[in-house]
Amino acid sequence: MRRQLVAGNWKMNGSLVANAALLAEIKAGMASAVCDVALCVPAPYLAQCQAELAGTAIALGSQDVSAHAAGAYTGEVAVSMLQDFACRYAIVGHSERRAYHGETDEAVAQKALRAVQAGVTPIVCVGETLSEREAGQTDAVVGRQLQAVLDVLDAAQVDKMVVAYEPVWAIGTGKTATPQMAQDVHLALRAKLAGKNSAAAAEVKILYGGSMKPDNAVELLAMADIDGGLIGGAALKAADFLAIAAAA
Ligand code: 3PY
Repeated sequence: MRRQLVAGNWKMNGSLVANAALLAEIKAGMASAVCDVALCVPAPYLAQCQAELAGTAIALGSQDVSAHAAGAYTGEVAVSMLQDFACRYAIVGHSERRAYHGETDEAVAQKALRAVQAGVTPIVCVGETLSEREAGQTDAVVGRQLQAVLDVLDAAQVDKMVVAYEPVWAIGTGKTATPQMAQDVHLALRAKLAGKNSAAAAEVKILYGGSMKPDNAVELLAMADIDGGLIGGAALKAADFLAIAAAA
């Protein structure tokens, strides 16, 4: 039985003052952990969030990780640095990084591998654009993105990752995939995982992301292969984030 995971993706939002207020509200409102909960925060706030979340069941995550261990890579953050702040998760391959930073499937795969090797769980994002969906290419696109990661992992490492299906057309647009549309893609992704390791495929959490909100979370999270959510805008409002976690 897979335990659901609700992970907030704060993106490039926050300040020391705003984070403290948001975390205080989340901590006060979080009922005893019914699902796994994580917050993926901007790198400069890892120390603050680690301190604020100490003693809670809320795990910490980053929004990216370097494919390199260390060295002359200006601006990048090494997985060892994330570990200094007890990060359990690292988002890799978010569509915003693929679109604005030119991250290729292969680059995303190397980041996922680096995280897995260090014992940090990558949340590997995959998703199709609107034109790809309209051209009937959804399964082919997300399958290709996931396969690139599977190609660099050993079969024994497959259950060391989380996958997030985030249709690009649903990110920051307010549009959401219907529960059945999302379920169909999640099922296809699980089949792809099974091609590498069938036992692990049954264990891997596949999250839905893309405008998940309190009013659609219950239906999405009820689907058989949707194991939680990667939450964008709604993660910046404590009441919304708590409502989604309660629905999981
Ligand atoms: C969104 O919900 O907008 C996201 O991109 C979550 O990662």
